[in-house]
Amino acid sequence: MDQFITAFLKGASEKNFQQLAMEFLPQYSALISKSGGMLSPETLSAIHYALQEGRLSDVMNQIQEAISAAENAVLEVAVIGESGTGKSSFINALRGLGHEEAESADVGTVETTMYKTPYQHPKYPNVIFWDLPGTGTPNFHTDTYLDRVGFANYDFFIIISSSRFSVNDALLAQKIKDAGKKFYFVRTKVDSDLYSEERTRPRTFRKEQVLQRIRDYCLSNLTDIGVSEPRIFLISNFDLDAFDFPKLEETLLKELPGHKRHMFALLLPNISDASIELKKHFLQEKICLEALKSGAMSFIPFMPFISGFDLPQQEQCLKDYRSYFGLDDKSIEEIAERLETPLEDIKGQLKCLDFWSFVKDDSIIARARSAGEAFCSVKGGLGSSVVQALKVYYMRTQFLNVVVEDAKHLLRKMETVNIA
Ligand SMILES: Nc1nc2c(ncn2[C@@H]2O[C@H](COP(=O)(O)OP(=O)(O)OP(=O)(O)O)[C@@H](O)[C@H]2O)c(=O)[nH]1
Ligand SMILES: [Mg+2]
Repeated sequence: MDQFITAFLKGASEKNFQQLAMEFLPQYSALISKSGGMLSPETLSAIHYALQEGRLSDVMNQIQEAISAAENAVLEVAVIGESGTGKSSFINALRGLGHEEAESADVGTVETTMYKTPYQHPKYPNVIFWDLPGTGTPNFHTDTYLDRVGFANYDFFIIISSSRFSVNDALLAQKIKDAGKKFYFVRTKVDSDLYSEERTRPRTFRKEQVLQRIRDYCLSNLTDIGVSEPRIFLISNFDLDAFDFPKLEETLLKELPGHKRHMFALLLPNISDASIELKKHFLQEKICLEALKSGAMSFIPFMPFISGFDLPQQEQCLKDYRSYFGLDDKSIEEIAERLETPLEDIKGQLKCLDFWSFVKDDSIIARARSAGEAFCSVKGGLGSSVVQALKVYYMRTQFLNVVVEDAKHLLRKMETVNIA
């Protein structure tokens, strides 16, 4: 999208809006992850048309609205299943919490989830996971269940089982579908299925075959009880990177409305390079849209001058990125503890902690100047506000690249502990 930002500045200054609109859609599609970005199809085409007709204030407003909607999105996820199937463990995993942490959902071998209980995400207060009483409890009545749990508020339902799904699960799925909501079946504890299978049949054990058997079994179990084309994800709450959890993430992202995707992507655990990259894509999209918005602003007559390169704001941005990728101070301390390595050693390995090294990095300013100069030569006076916008763009891109690099580095370190 670097290319598009410069193309935009040039195209807008030459009033070559047709060309610009033509380039926008393919470049935006290349930027967003395969799970989609934060713009809804309607917003995307509104931006496209506004560009085509040179209505830059509409471009700016559309982008601003989309960013605000993404930042303020509320997400409520319902997790349903019989007692002991791993609902609380699943919720804790998505909230990035260990079972022993104070705010985590209770995990145990006795029936701990008797009432519907909300669990707020520790970093994203607008995200709530609801631990709902299971379909197997005596109080379960399919006809009244959804009303009792207030189904209208949930963005989607996760129906969990650690063995076979019940007729009640199937009935509930049908009701959820009738109510126009999405549901996904999650089969937990596949790690222990594999473990037992390997213990009992060590010579003939084939991991993929066992997983396929569980999948086929769940499929026929659900079709037998009346769910057509069920989507089932096999997972282990103890090892999210293995099995179908990444596929579940991708599916949920794809099926959420655009403005809710950004928030959901940010909360996903950093379990692999792929999940870190996925999150990076969403943040890159936001950086680009913000740059485009600032670029558009600088062409609008009488628009107040874009505020300068505000250091505290940039420092906060770096802090936010660190937090999204689990590199905030508290997380780094926890990692040092788990790695049994002195905190200072870990800190010494990370490049994202030193905000001033970014500020002093002349190459960022130089890139912004040279990209801005091409524009200034055409546009003259207003050029400095473009240079400000470009500086923010390059600086944030650099923050993101470094934070991502550090997150992958620590992930690798953590993997060595998990293997040991
Ligand atoms: N091996 C394995 N054990 C799991 C998994 N998920 C949960 N467990 C264990 O299963 C037990 C029950 O997990 P919970 O998360 O408390 O289940 P729950 O559905 O919330 O149970 P209730 O609150 O009683 O309804 C605990 O001992 C967990 O550690 C998993 O994916 N694999
Ligand atoms: Mg529970």
